Amino acid sequence: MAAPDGRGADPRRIAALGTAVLEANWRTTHTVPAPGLYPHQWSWDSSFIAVGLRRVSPRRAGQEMDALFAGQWDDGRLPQIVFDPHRDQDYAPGASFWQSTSIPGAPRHAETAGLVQPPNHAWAVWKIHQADPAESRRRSFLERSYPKLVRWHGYLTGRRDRRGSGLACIVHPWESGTDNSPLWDDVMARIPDDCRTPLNRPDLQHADAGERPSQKEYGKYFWMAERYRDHSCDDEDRDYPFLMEDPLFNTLLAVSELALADIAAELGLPAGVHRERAQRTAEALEQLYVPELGCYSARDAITGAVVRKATVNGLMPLLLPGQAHADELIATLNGPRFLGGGALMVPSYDATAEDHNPALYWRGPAWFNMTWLVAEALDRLGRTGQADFLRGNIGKLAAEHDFPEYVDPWTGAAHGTRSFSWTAALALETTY
Ligand code: 9WN
Repeated sequence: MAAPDGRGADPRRIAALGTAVLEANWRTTHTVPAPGLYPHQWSWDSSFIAVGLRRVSPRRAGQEMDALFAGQWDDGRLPQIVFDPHRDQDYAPGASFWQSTSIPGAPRHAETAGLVQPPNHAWAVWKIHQADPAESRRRSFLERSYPKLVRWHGYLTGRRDRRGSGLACIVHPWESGTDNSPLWDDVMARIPDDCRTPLNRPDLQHADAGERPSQKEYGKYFWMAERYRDHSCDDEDRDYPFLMEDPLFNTLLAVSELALADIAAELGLPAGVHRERAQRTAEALEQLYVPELGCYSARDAITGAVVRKATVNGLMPLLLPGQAHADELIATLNGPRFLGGGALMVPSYDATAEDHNPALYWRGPAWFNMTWLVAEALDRLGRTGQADFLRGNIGKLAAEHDFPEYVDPWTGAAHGTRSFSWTAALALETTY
């Protein structure tokens, strides 16, 4: 068999197979991330899914975002999950854990989680519009989405700027989208694991235990979710123990704020305010740059300590225009920590770290969304050859292995669940 280097993959086949996965995972108003493991609508998944879906149906991509916006809270937050009420037993913690309809400010007609996920939504909305501007205008898609996105960003730059540093904090590893990343290890060590909710793990019926967070990690995840929920998810719990500033989350906020500028301009509204906000977030991100790693990292907003670990999250500021450390970030990307050892896609965690594990979730394997984001950044920097190499591998490995959740960065061996929606959507996207 030829080495899976991305060359020779048939784009029509990748697109057809990817579209079929998205079709199979569509549920009336939204796409589930994967049929068994993730039976509800997830926030940042929907944006990645919509980016691919717009290539075959901009209308459906718009519906995907509308369904997520239906779960928006009064304070502007877009929830991590909008639950399918018929699937409560199939994922934990589910709607019966959050009981969101009895939390002040949560929607009355949709059951949601109280946490959030990385803010890639305005970026997706702008891309959906660009796919078919006439259809978007007919449906007033931008008019409808813009105020919701402004409120969403207002929540993140307001109540979530817990340290007053100009950066939004995440309050739970699930909010990072990179759940068991080594970035959270130090703070996780001080989180109790004696949650009150019985630790039900429906996820283990769909993925190998060795490819999912451990039972101990789950005890801590539930403990934090309980504490956040029991404080009405109001972000005013002064002793809440997990507050992290993440470079991935804040980069996507700045990139999305720039998309809001484009959306505002298209609607004939002032765009400068969004460009200024994006600039402020980009400047604040500089507090997270770690020269000796040659990339950004996360900061514990309670202790002020910056984590000294290189993860794919820390490469994401490459997406920002005028990035001051572009050369260092490219050198790190191409060095032994990431692509230097001949990786086909970008490892989620420093390949030279002793605890790097190429098969364990966010602790080593390569994910399709992260690799796609890096390819986007390389394109913007004019490094189209390397961007094409990564995109070629996204399409090829996705189609070869039934659209896996993640892969071994070097061998391309598939891990996690299959028929994973954002893998399918972004593989489809690479064929355009
Ligand atoms: C918790 C749905 C989500 C993704 C995350 C990924 C994983 C959930 C889980 O699946 O997280 O949100 O149960 O592990 O880490 O990025 O959004 O695909």
